Amino acid sequence: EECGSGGDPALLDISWFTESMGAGRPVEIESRHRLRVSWMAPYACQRRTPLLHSNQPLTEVLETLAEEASFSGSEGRSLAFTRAASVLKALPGRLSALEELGPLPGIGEHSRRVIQDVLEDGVSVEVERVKLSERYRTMKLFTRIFGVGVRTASRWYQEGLRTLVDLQERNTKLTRQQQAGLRHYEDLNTPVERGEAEFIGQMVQEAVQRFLPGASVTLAGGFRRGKPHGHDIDLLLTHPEAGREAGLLSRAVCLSPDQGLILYQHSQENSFTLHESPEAPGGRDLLDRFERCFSIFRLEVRGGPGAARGWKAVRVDLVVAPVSQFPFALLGWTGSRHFERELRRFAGHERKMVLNSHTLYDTRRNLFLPAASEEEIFQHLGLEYVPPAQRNA
Ligand code: DCT
Ligand code: MG
Repeated sequence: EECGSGGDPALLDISWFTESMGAGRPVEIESRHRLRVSWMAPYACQRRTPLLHSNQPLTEVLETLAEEASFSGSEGRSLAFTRAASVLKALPGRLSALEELGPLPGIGEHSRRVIQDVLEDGVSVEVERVKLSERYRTMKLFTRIFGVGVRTASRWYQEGLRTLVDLQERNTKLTRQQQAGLRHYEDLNTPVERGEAEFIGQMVQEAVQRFLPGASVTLAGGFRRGKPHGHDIDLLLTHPEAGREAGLLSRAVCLSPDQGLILYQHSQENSFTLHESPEAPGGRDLLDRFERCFSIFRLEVRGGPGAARGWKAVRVDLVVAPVSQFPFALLGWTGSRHFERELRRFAGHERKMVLNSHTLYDTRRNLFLPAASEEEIFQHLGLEYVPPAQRNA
């Protein structure tokens, strides 16, 4: 039964939808199994989006179209489909007819048409056509290679390449990262389980402790939002004493003599400085300015994929944050990607602030706003705190 517990069985749990998440008309419930959604907070960071929701078949097709649009370089169109999917993920129940949606922000004409098709026929002909198209399938295959983005995949497609064997046989120029991606293609496209992520987190914690007692390792990314599996393991490292964390990765993990454990790695030094204006070109996207290590670990396994050889390759992202930036790093690296995008958009448009994974800057008052926790960052932004499990926008 999808209805809320106790009281009127026709009422779904909509408490979070109401005034606390912004002013406006709340969702109304018309009858036992009908939604009547007339209002929703416009930014995904103002909403609570659980991992499991009631509109999976609809969000799946919209996300396929979003992916297809990004494969064709139409970022705007892609974002429109992502926004629509995100709104559906936050609905308090299953949508059964388009009329149940009022003029909600973020669901455009095209998305509505696709939603209607799926509600009426169970499928969208347009989406089925996309999924079967040679271009979509090839782009999907290529962008699943570690180190290959849309641009590279697109170029290869244009050059007539269609399969992974093509890449090898035609001696396509590959970066060291892409070579590793191709070598471990199957493993890296096998979901990482939560238990594996926690195990590797523990292992890194021990390695880091040996070099710097007191240092901590935090599992971020999808696992922190409660996902049972993911495509990689995002680990955030810090130390309670400012400055002690510098160079931690190169010392403890990436250049450690225990190389048998690490199948691939490339590191990047911290390139963030506070003196740089956050308004400067390139200053807005600071996701990657931390000391960081992109790696592939060799994980011992008993069962599952890789069981025959006793190990499997797993993608691990290690990021070191100075303690003063840790809450920003944690917020930035917990995701989801869309939730992060919306947080930054909200900060900029609604508060004239610049948010990134290092700092929050108030452009009206010309000052950085420090924070000791994620909660404080939400407070600075004038947003109700959204716990990680509700950031699956
Ligand atoms: N991130 C972001 N913007 C990007 C890339 C990443 O805000 N362009 C943030 C959001 C999530 C976090 O970094 C980790 O990224 P991923 O590992 O790609 O996402 P995930 O949610 O952990 O998904 P998965 O479970 O597939 O790893
Ligand atoms: Mg991840």
